[in-house]
Parts: sequence; structure tokens; C-alpha cells
Amino acid sequence: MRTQVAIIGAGPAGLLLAQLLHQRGIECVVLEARTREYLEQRVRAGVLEHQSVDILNAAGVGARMMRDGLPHHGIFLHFKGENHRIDFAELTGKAVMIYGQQEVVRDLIEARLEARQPLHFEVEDVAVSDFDTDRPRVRYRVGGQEHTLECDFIAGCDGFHGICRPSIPERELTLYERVYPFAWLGLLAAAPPASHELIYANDARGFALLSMRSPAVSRLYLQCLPDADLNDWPDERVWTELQARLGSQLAIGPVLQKSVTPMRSFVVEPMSSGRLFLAGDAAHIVPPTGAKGMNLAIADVQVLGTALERFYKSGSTDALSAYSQTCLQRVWKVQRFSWWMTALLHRFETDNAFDQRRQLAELEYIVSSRAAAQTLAENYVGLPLSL
Ligand code: RFL
Ligand code: PHB
Repeated sequence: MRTQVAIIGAGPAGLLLAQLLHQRGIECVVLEARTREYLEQRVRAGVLEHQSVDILNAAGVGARMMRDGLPHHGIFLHFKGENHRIDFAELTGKAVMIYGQQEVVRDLIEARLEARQPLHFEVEDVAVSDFDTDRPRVRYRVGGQEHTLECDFIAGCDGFHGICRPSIPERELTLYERVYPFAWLGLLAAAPPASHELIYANDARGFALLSMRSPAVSRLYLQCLPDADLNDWPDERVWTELQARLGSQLAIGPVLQKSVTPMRSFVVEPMSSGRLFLAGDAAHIVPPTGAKGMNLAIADVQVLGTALERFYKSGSTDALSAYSQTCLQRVWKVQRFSWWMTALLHRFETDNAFDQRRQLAELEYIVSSRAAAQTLAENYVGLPLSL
């Protein structure tokens, strides 16, 4: 079997890349380890930067997002018992869109299957090789049958725990990593959100976040220990803790999903090796405080899609050679922002009273200085792709 681009992983990165290539008349095959049902149920990110919205619309998969997504023109920072609004519209002229990652994934899967383009689920033992030549190969198994796919390029969109990054010789890569001494306990609840915009809370008991998926479904997060056991967090305890940290009268409803997510910052350099290109979580992880993970995945494949288009149109490999450098410039700025939001809002076990006062002073500065608020706002709505 032959194709032009073999895409490993059907998360936002892999599926969007497939759609961008299909629009440009470039053939690809998508290989995914999980089932379609699993991908469409997996509750993860919820915030799309304004340019992610533009990219999804231009890719022709934005109709449901524009109908059901919630445009947000600001967020609240909550500290010392009060909410302070950061007005994105006024500070940047832009907005973000609340639309669940699994909805983005659902729209992309539907577009791919409707176009009758190859997307294989429950693929096993994927192995990539020969990407140091111009005939890379992907071996895999589906339903007990072995397959070999020959291609021009491989896109490693298989997430943080995928096989593509570890297939690159170790000596070629430099890893940058920071693991945080806390995690997020996430709750999806059938309860109307207590605020029409997100609330990010810095509280003496730890960070909390109120987000949402619709006017009837709340998405809530609590800072917890990295090894937190869900058995220690019955629903009632979670609600009590959320109320205390967010200082809002939350509407309580049935818990649809509860999970613990560890927090890390991670970057691999370079994001490519020969004809293998890494995109999304396969190349970098951010702590979720800045709401950037899915947006970085979208930005990466926008750059990769354009570079592949250039190659197939003109034979030029310039944009492909620059892919890693182009992405990393922006990735590091987004890493900085995600780290900064995390440091601003969480309690660190090494913090003393001085650090807590310093955090509060920074929050007070942000909500009282237009320059400081604008810095937060322009990063949150999303830095331009060319930065
Ligand atoms: P994904 O979504 O992990 O997709 C990778 C896919 O590859 C498959 N795979 C394989 N397939 C074949 N063979 C193999 N050997 C394979 N190994 C893996 C996997 O099954 C999977 O389907 O990576 P991608 O596409 O790079 O997308 C990245 C995003 O998923 C991630 O960054 C975000 O979810 C992070 N994130 C957030 N990002 C945002 O932009 N805004 C947010 O508000 C936000 N909130 C969050 C988040 C992540 C969270 N969790 C649970 C990690 C909130 C949370 C709680
Ligand atoms: C979410 O709605 O899941 C969400 C929102 C903002 C974040 C992280 C996650 O910073």
C-alpha cells in the first residue's frame, strides 16, 4: 500500500492535518489505536483561540462549532474573595470559543468519513521506519492482519505517549521538561455553570477553575495532589471544595465524569527527523492552565499542512526544513504563558507566606494595569501564528 502522507494518531492534530491535506488534494491515511467511540467521548480541552476557530472554519469543519460553541469575550480572575474581569474584547478586539475537544474530533471524523478517505481505528503495533530515506514505511496490524504502508512523509500526531517520538534516535533530540507537584481533579457535571464566563481562582486552599461545555453542563477543576485517589474525592467533597475556592454559589448536579490529570511542561527539539514530523502533544505538553494544548496542536498542523502543500506544488523542501523552527518559536512563547498562568494561580508546596503575598500582588497588578491585563489577554486569545 502507498500513500503520500501517513498520519499516526486521530486526535485534533492528526484529524485536522488529514482534513487540510484532503482540501489541498494530498492523499493521506490516518491510523488510530483507539475506537471511534472512545475518541468521541474523551473529555479534554474546551477553549479554542480565535485563530483556531478561523483555521477550523477555513478547513470546512466549523459549522457545528459556530452554531453550538459559546463565544467568550473575557474571563474572571478570582482572589481575596472577589472576581475581577479581564475583558478580551476591549483589550484585544478578539474572543475565544468554548467548544469541547471531543466535539472538534467528532466534526473532523465525520468530515473524513463523509469524504470516504482512509481513517483506520483500533490499529495495533504501529511501527515507523526509513524516515531517514525518501521512502518511509509504517507497519501496523488491524484485525490480526499485518500491513505495510509506504509513503513520502510520516506525521507523528500520536500524543505524548505515542511511538513516533521514541522512534527518533535519542542522540538527535533534546528534551525540556518540568513536572509540577500537583494535578487537576476535573469534573463534568450536568449543572448550569454558575458564571457565564470562566473563573480562574487563586485561593489559599489551592487553584480552582469554573468552565463549561454548554448552558446546562459545567466543567470544573480543582488543584489536588499529583497522586490523588478518586476514592478520597467523593462528589460531595469535590463540590464543597469548589464552592470554597471559587467563592460562588455553584449549581450542583449529577457528575458525568471525574478524573485526575497530572501537570507537566515538555518540549522536544527538533520536532522532526528526516521525513518524520511531530505535531501536537507528541512534540510538546503544556499545563492546562493557559488552555493551550489543543490550540498548539492546531497551529502545528496548520504550519505542516502549508509546508507539505508547498512541497507537492513546487518540489521545494524549504518550508518542511523550517517546520520545526517555525513551530518552536511560537511553542516556547506558549510554554512561557502556560507556565506563568500556572505559577500565578496554584499553591506550590515550597511557597511560603512571602510567595503567597507576591502572587496576590501580581494578581492585583494585572487587574489594575491595562498593560498587564493586555499581556494576559493577548496570550489567552492566542498569539499570531507568525510570531
Ligand atoms: P491527542 O489528542 O492525545 O491524540 C493522539 C492520538 O494518537 C493516538 N495514538 C496512537 N495511534 C496509533 N498508534 C499508536 N501507537 C498511538 N499512540 C497514540 C491516541 O489514541 C490519540 O487518539 O494529541 P493531539 O492530537 O496532539 O491533541 C492534543 C490535545 O489532545 C491536548 O493538548 C489537549 O487536550 C490539552 N488540553 C487542553 N488544550 C487546550 O487547547 N485547551 C484546553 O482547555 C485544554 N484543557 C487539556 C485540557 C488536556 C486535559 N487532559 C485530560 C490532558 C484539559 C485537560 C483535563
Ligand atoms: C476546559 O473547559 O476544559 C478548560 C478551560 C480552561 C482551561 C483548561 C480547561 O484553562
